Amino acid sequence: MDASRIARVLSEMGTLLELKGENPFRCRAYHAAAQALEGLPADLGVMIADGSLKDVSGIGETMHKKIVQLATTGRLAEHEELRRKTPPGLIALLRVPGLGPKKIKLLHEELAIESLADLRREAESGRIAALKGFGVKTEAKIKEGVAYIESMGDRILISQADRLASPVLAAVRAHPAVIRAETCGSLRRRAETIGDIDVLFSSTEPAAVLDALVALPQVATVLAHGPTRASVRLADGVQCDLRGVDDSQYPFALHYFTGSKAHNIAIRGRAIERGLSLNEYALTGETGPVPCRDETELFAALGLEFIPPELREHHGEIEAAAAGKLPRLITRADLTGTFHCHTHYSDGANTLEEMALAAQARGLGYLGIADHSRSARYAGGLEIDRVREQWLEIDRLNATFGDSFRLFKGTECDILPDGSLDYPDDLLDGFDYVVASVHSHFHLSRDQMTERLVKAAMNPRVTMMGHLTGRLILAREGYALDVAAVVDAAARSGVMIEINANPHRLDLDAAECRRARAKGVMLVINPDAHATDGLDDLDYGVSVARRAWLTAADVWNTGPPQDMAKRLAARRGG
Ligand code: DGT
Ligand code: CA
Ligand code: CA
Ligand code: ZN
Repeated sequence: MDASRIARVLSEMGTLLELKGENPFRCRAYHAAAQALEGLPADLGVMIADGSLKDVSGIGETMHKKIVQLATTGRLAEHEELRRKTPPGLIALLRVPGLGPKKIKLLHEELAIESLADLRREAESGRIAALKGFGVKTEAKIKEGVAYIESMGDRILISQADRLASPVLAAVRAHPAVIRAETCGSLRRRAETIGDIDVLFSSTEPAAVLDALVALPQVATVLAHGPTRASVRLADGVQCDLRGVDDSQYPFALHYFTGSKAHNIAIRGRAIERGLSLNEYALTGETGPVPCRDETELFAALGLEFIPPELREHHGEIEAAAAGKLPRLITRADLTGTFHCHTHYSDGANTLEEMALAAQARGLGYLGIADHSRSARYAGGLEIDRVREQWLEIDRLNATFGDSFRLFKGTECDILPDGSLDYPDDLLDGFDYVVASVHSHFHLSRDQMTERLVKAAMNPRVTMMGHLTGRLILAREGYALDVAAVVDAAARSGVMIEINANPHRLDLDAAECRRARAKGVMLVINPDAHATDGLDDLDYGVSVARRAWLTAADVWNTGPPQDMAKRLAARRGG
């Protein structure tokens, strides 16, 4: 197991122990160790081997043993037992905003609540409001939270789907009888949330391959199993559909199972217009099947350019492909650096230097540091003195990097309830750039919230708006806000809007980004990294940008890295 997987196991253990009502110090030790693992300065295997893992703060002797066991065997008996003993519905309750382990434990003990359905029933009956420490307002919030989660059904975040799907896909590809294989469906289209995972492969003996796949250790339950398809449940109850086809059918099946359904229907319509018929196995004309070796040939047979999966939502992609006018979508390789990262100065796990080295290791030429501002107390927001100390350290580090890399001085500055910023102007002028975000007072009216954000978007000291809507995917809707009004303000003032690449946020979303760009707003892809690993979330931001039809020219953090200092300065000057 790698460090981030182990971190997730440990933090889940911390939470399960909290649900059990364990001693808070013991629970916190697990969360602290998990956080330490997320921000390791070197490879976990190396640190175990050379003994330096023992010196990491937050990892005591017993925790060290558990980590080594997880790293070598991938299992921890204690974790498995805790999982077995916790009613699975209780864990789902953690998704309800405002419900922590303590409150859930109380609800479990007092009202025997063990699932979202129990929670909704008890909230509707008014019995939760009557409990000590809850009240009418909390009960109303719980009802709202449950309704939102239920409306999402069993969908999962794309990041979770990636974690589950990648070992399965690797196993499929490793099977000697498999010729080609790919994940399809919403996962290949890089949607925000995933209903189930679809895996397609080609083989001369699909039945034998499927027999091997349903026996994989990742498979918890087999739901259906035939000669060309199987449905299984993976860990965490997520469903995975496996399909095998003959290699000559593969391009057609790949296209069909990638979807979306609306795109498929429109494509099939186009085939019919041209006297062809298309299904998941073949394209057929009057004289017989039209062979295609890959999707590019399939699209070409329909008079279309290759349509990248991220665009296959029936949002105009077929017309654009027919006219040869698809945009050249941005790729991860176009990003030359990024902004909005946190360090241990506020609530990040790593030092400035560790973040800088991690950025360099990922091929970035600059990294913007944007720790929290002073009002964000819960997140270790920086007092003015600390900001100045951080600037000195950044200067010192920059002197050691030479021309090849540069740290920029930024801040994730809170937008106060009245729309003003959390630092005085003279301090703000000392930063290379300012990310303005909302972290408090989420419950203003729609008009007040819109006014607050419009004011920030018109502020000449703001460079970019951070996670504009404040949503947390599958957990909480954004605050009440007229997004279009803020986008209009940003277009007028030339303020950029962030694509927050954290898979829990993806904020702005693709549809809004596409509209914002059409109004002339420049987008910027930021990982909101709280540890070195968080920089890898940039991939999710790129997916949002691609789903928004953006090219490299539509995104600020592209282009030669050595120009970025000048470009930032020009913005600050103007
Ligand atoms: P999900 O799983 O809800 O996140 O979304 P998808 O898009 O992965 O949907 P899924 O797994 O039900 O089906 C995979 C693909 O198969 C879907 O994107 C398009 C294709 N497909 C499924 N059902 C139909 C259908 O009734 N008609 C057509 N044309 N295509 C379908
Ligand atoms: Ca699916
Ligand atoms: Ca499916
Ligand atoms: Zn933030």
